[in-house]
Amino acid sequence: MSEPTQTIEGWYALHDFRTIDWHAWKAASEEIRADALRELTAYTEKYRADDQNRTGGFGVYTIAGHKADLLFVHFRSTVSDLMDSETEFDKTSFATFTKKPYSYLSIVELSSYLSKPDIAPEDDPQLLPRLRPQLSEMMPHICFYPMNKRRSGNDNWFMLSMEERVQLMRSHGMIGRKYAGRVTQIITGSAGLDDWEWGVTLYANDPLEFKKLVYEMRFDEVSARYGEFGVFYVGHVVNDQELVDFLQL
Ligand code: 76R
Repeated sequence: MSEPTQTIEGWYALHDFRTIDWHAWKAASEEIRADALRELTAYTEKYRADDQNRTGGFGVYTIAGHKADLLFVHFRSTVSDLMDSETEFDKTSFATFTKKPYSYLSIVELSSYLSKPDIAPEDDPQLLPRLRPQLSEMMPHICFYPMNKRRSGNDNWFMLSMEERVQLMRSHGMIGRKYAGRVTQIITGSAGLDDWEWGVTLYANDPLEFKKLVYEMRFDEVSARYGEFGVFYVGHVVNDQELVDFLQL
């Protein structure tokens, strides 16, 4: 058996995607819509405060295309806290106008591939903000997709030796670092938690950076030979006023 990679885990993550039933929303009375918006913003204000206080991570995004209209990203220390956040939203009157086209459960994961040899990763003060990300600090555009590392025939990532994986990840990291300051990645592990092995959440000021980075990585062996990708979701962050404006008829 190959040696499993050591990982450090941070907060659990729930990517909670919603579509809006515009037909029902438009058919609702002004009073019902006003109540729904009030409950929605009470909900988001509460979780935004947790993000500010660093007791949890939270962000609200509008999503391009047919796959979803809204994305709520929650980071919390336990799965049951995440489930409570989800249920609390479901109980708002605004949720009556939404459906869940997709969701993703995972946990922030830092792998030891490129960690400094003589420092225990837990003792590295730079690691905490990466393990417990503050989403209000992130750049405005978001790109989320789940992925696997291939396990078929000769292309089986999990059968490679540790040395081979370290070498391949070095090249992956080198491409990634070219985008330092322009793209931030949050890698969340989801083996045993959801349908894919990792969630990839990227942030950038300019969504073109997502295309450039993901395209460049496709030529790198880790992605070219071993990467298998799920559905891509792209959008941008909204504050409470922008969220209300988005829903205003
Ligand atoms: O954490 C680090 O900075 C060390 C280097 C590093 C690791 C260990 C790193 C750097 N990544 C790591 C792990 Mn990554 N990453 C992806 C994708 O679309 C694709 O082709 C793949 C999706 C992107 C775009 C990306 C970006 N990375 C991982 C893992 C876990 C693998 C495992 O354990 O086997 C996955 C699934 C993954 C996927 N990577 C970087 C980036 C970027 C931009 C960087 C450098 C910047 C940074 O350090 O944040």
